[in-house]
Amino acid sequence: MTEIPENHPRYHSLITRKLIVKGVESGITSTNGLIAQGRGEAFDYLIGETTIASARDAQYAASAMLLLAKRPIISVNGNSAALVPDELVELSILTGAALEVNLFYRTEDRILKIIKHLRAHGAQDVLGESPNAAIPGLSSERGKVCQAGIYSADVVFVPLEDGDRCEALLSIGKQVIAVDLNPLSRTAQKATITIVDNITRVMPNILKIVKELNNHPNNKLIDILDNFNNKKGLDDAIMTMCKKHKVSK
Ligand code: PTJ
Repeated sequence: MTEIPENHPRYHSLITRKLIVKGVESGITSTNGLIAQGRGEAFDYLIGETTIASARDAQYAASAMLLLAKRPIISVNGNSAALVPDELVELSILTGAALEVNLFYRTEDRILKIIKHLRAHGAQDVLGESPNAAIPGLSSERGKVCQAGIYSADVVFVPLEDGDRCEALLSIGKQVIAVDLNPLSRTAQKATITIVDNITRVMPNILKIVKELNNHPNNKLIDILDNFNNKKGLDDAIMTMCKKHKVSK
């Protein structure tokens, strides 16, 4: 594969592409994952390829929510597995959140490959191989979940997807933390907490924040959540994209 010089102005973006392509080649990422990555890149370009202040606030709120959760879970798809496997495993260890592979373009082969990949990156138990429950009202393959995992979770961390799962999860009482560079997507608009930022920046940030908040008493974590306004964060992300490129809303 072509080497990317570190001084290339779009170095990080090109490295991310390389990881997604590698994910497709090794069979963990769906070919549609390439298209999703392209959509994400376009929004990342608009937001300035940086973590804006409202996304930082959302990362604090998400970390507080994960630490307060009784049964948190991290839902892993083919893109997040390719981009941030080490960080997903570390977040699972730090917060006690289980990992469950849940795919839109589900094949048994990809499920097994992603589980193996996460184990190679340090995960102990990874759910998703034998789903035995269904999210009501969700007919896509993403509706197949594990009773001990997503089905009984109180907080679901959902990196990188757009669709109807978020609403279905909310309707059965879950709180959803979404990572999505597109603030207009269905998932971004519906989630309890939406982090409008690139998953490759989000994960290292969240790991630092979780370590910082880990020893805080619950009332401090509840304060962080009470002071967070998701709608404001989404509006800020849209306005940032418009202002940066001098588009009037
Ligand atoms: O592995 P599977 O089978 O579960 O499939 C995963 C994909 C991502 C292919 C599937 O869920 C899909 O098609 O997703 P969408 O509908 O393309 O939505 C992906 C969302 O993630 C879009 O809103 C993108 O803007 C956003 N996105 C893409 N790359 C990133 C991102 N958000 C944050 N960081 C990224 N790197």
